[in-house]
Amino acid sequence: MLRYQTAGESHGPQLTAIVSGFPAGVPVAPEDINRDLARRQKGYGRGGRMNIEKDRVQFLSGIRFGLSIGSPITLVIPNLDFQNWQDVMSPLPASEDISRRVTRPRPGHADLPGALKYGHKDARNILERSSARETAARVAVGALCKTLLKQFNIDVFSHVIRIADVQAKPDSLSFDEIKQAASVSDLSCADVNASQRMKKKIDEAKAKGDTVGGVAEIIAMGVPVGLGGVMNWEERLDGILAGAIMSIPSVKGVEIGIGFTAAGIFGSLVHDEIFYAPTKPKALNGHGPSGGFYRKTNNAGGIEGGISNGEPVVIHAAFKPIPTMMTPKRSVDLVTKEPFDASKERSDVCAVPAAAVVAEAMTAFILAQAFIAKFGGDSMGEMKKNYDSYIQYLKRY
Ligand code: EPS
Repeated sequence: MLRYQTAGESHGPQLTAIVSGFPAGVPVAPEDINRDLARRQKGYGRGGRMNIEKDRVQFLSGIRFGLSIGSPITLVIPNLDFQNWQDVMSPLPASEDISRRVTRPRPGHADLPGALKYGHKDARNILERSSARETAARVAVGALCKTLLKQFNIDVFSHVIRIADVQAKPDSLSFDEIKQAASVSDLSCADVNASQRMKKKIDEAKAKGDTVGGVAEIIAMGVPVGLGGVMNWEERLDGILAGAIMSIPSVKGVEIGIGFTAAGIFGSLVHDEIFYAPTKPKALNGHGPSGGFYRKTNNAGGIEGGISNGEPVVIHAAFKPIPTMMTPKRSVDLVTKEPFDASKERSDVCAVPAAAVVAEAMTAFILAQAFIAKFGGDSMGEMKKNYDSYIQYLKRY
């Protein structure tokens, strides 16, 4: 079973991820990870912290001479801001400056429920871990998983399709064109006109001391039919993906395929008809192996009955506006119980482009996990043999 654990506080010395169950023999280079770490740091609307951090991974175990060796892989990302927080984040006893405690919980953050749950009167003990800084470690894990998926021609990427009420409409573009256009956009948005309006919206929010959310689309190309399962609830790929995406800070909604739209239209407009061609039409390049069965529509988002069906997996993630704002919101002090107006100086106005990269990483992790479950995960050689024989079986089916 592929799994990972992250550790590290937002202003502590480093973020750490330990990934176990990753097969031996997968080529992995620091650049594979650093590329996505850099993508997560970018994005119009990011705040001052990103001028301090330069996220780069260090491999501390599990990789030798550019190949995974099957042992747990330790990924470390140093927090450069730690040097400014050494006193506040000291692990040593009896060195705390009590005046620096955070007793004013921000509405929309984990501050209050976390402080009550864990018995803290200093909300820093919660916010340090609930901070979206932790997602840098998840992106490192997702990028690692992509190196495995790449061996089987599976490509996972994301783009921003909405900021506040500005909707992108890249409908006329192919997936490759979307990927290319999004990669050169500082909003990770493939629709140039919409990007201009999105930036205006972010500027407007910034001027008012406010924040904005949005929606990202995550697409996985090349996923073969048969990942996930229909026999037990916890095996269903859509359920697992939705849970993983929902675990990202600020996500408040997840949709697979046309999701919420399907709830409002006739079934005849929803279900993707089935076609067959022993050799798939060229236009379907990028679809995963599915034994010659294919669809002309993909409203299901590549998953039927909890199992991948060979079409691209398409997910939408809705991100709420960041709760750390300069506009005051009413709150109550944890210690004095006095009301006050919550506000904070340094934050991001919009983190949707960054959050899209995180959702992409979570998708890559879940797909790699499902892939290993189906094809075995001790070594690359064994997985390739199992995968190839499955492809042969699909061809003969
Ligand atoms: C965050 C607040 C900001 C963001 C941070 C998430 O950090 P700070 O409190 O240091 O100004 O920059 O995001 C990151 C550091 C990151 O790497 O994404 C929060 O409160 O969640």
